[in-house]
Amino acid sequence: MATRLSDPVSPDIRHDWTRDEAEALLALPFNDLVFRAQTVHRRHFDANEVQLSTLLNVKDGGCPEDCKYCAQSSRYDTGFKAQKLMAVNAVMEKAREAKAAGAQRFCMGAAWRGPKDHELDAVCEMVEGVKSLGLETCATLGMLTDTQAARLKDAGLDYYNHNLDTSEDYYGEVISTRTYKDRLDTLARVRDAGIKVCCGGILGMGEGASDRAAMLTTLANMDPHPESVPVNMLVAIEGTPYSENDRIDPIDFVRVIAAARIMMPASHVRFAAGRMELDAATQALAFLAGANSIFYGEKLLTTPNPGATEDKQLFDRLGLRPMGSHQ
Ligand code: SAM
Ligand code: DTB
Ligand code: SF4
Repeated sequence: MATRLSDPVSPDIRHDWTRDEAEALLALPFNDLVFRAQTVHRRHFDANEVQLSTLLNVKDGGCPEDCKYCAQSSRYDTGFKAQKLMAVNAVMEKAREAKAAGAQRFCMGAAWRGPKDHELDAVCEMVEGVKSLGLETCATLGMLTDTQAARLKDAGLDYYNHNLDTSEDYYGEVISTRTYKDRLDTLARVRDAGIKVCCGGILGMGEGASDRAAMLTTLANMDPHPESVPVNMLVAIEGTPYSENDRIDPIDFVRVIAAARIMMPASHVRFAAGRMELDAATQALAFLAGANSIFYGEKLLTTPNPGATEDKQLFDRLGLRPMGSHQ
């Protein structure tokens, strides 16, 4: 009998990536990189299926943190007004609309450093309500304690989004009010509570290729990998320190999608913020490079996103279909 040299199910799932390896991937000739990513993609997914998540900001603005990219930080004059936490029934209404439009997951965001316990009571009600509609639930509320993570799990939360945003080395350039370790600690609490992890970053904040490689390496060396990996292109917000940032070369953006696909083969890699800026051909390249998830619906948290009609047309042109819909 032949000796079995590697795991026959997932020989390409690894947690021992080095930054040099990730940097080498990003530097491959584009065709080689995309071919490799598409090959890995097909071993783990139907290459024509895309997961659809709709976002709702349930608490707008007034955030005490100083994330230099964010419309909702109270440190910058972005003209974005702070609001109270939305009422549960108003959130349910938005979730019903998202479900009717074809969303699979409903993701609730709040501009908090972290929730206070009474605020979490209301979010738990939202999670229960949204879950009862038959949608997957996701929340992004900032830092969590162990108890808060456990409560969200009990309420039926499927995913928690908490991004690393960039490399550990570059993190201090972007945010000073919390550390990379704070981020990793919350992610560990989410994982320990049994909630699936949604974790990725932003490109276009002035980081270098080695920062991108380092971020991908940190993500890919998490065991298990984050189930969802959002790759955001910076949406430059007026009034923030990054308002005048040059847009990242879309080819470099696609390279990061491809490297994420290769390094985290079974994760949903999301082409997250930034689709408004890119034409259908560039979006098609991102799907070819292994992106298989998008934010779906006309708004992200505070900025526009392609609407459902536009995305349906794009899917028709590319022969893509929502994940789990059988044809
Ligand atoms: N306050 C919570 C937190 O920061 O964890 C949750 C909401 S926060 C807005 C969620 C994520 O959205 C951020 O970590 C960042 O990755 C992404 N994001 C925010 N503003 C962005 C922008 N202008 N462009 C691209 N991504 C952005
Ligand atoms: C993620 O990675 N991207 C989303 C979500 N997680 C919460 C947010 C994108 C925000 C883009 C800018 C805005 O609309 O304010
Ligand atoms: Fe606050 Fe989150 Fe925006 Fe940072 S990214 S300022 S924590 S809402």
